[in-house]
Amino acid sequence: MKVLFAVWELVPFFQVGGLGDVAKALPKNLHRQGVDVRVILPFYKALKLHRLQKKEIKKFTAIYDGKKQKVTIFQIHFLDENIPVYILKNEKWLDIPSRDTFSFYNLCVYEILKNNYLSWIPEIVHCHDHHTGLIPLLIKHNNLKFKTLLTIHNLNHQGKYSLDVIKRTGLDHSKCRVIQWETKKKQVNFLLEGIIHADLVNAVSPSYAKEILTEEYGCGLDEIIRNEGQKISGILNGIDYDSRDPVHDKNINYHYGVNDSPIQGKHLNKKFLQDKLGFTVSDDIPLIGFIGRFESKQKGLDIMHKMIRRVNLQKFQFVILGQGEIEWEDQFLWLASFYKKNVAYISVFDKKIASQIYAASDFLLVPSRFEPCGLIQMIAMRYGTLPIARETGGLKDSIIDGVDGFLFKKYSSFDLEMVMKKAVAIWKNDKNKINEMIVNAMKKDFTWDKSAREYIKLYNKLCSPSETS
Ligand code: NHF
Repeated sequence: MKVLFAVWELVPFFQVGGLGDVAKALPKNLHRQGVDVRVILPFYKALKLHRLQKKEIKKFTAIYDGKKQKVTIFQIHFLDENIPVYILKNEKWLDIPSRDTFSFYNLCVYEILKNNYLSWIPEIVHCHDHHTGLIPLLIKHNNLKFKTLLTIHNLNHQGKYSLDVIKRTGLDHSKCRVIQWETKKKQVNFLLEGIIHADLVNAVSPSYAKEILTEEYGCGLDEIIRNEGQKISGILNGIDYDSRDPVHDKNINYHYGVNDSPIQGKHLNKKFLQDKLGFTVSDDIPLIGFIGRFESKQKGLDIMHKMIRRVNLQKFQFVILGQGEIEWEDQFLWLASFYKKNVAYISVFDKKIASQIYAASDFLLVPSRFEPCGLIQMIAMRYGTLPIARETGGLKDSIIDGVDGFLFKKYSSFDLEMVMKKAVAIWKNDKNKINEMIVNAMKKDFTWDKSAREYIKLYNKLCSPSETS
């Protein structure tokens, strides 16, 4: 089985969010299960090659906006695996992400497939999020025989651009749904086009796949998604067990594993972090972490902030690692500067401190309004840190309330507070129960093997003629 994986970010070369992690871990596991998978992405200026040698494999010309554009395909490999990664160089459109970057990148992928510039013909093009949303349309309307799968990592980001970008690709824009959809503004919605034209679509957890059919979570696309309902499924992401491992993680000071003094190991890491953050070093105060993008529409920053402001801070220590919207950075900075002994806010993302938070915290807050999958709760659980999370999307699918974490239903600071206090009460009064939950969480199987097998089933379905023709 040959699969071209089209994605706009890839760890460790270029990362913006969780998609970059998935783009590394999923191909790695598909490759281990025998799939010939290759990754293709733009060669932005910001891409870091980590001293890898790049090999030029082809130069070609694509017509964009009526003009000839020179594109060079370079090949590198994954850092620790022999998987080809193709990076596309074009100074005008691909160096720095702009409103034309994705339409141009999608056009390049199409040209490459059409002309077999890679001297390798995939059966399937696996697209990810709106950045690749035009590829299925380009393939379908030009009658290429490749099957397409679109994975939705986040429906809230849809990639809306003026119709000009479609014209520039040379596509007849009457093929786009926008013509029936928006009468005045006439913007093309890349994700919407992807959903309509891909042969199959999946979301990154079974619950999110159901949620996006509803008005509440459908981000304005629920009607369309319901129409396409028969081709939509959900597959829960995994996490990379090689790099997320408290037994070997170089970023933490005290190593531990589920069979190697987990409670003692976490205790030592907690003391270290409390000291580093200038908190009182004590095992009687719960240390509660948060790690995430500061995106207020999604991540529950408002209810978390309200809750922290309201509780008696003498009884808790919070460590918040996140960056994004400036207003929210300011709000948390303000809290941390007033309550230095009990609230720490770190605005610069750093792998080392992230690992230290996972290893040291007793609990991790994930109060998201919606969460397509969420990776941090799984990483936290692997490090024996119990998530306190909203019962939505992938959080619902990965946490069992009272067994390996805590869930709350309603999006409200009061419900978050109530469940957090319940968790802390158990933590204080019933150490056996908490220790049992920690072990349950650490034993949970979030390996990518399982998810990769599910993707292979979808690939097989795509290739079986009766299913998608
Ligand atoms: O885990 C990778 C990530 C998800 O919930 C996350 C999100 C973006 O919002 O699939 O994509």
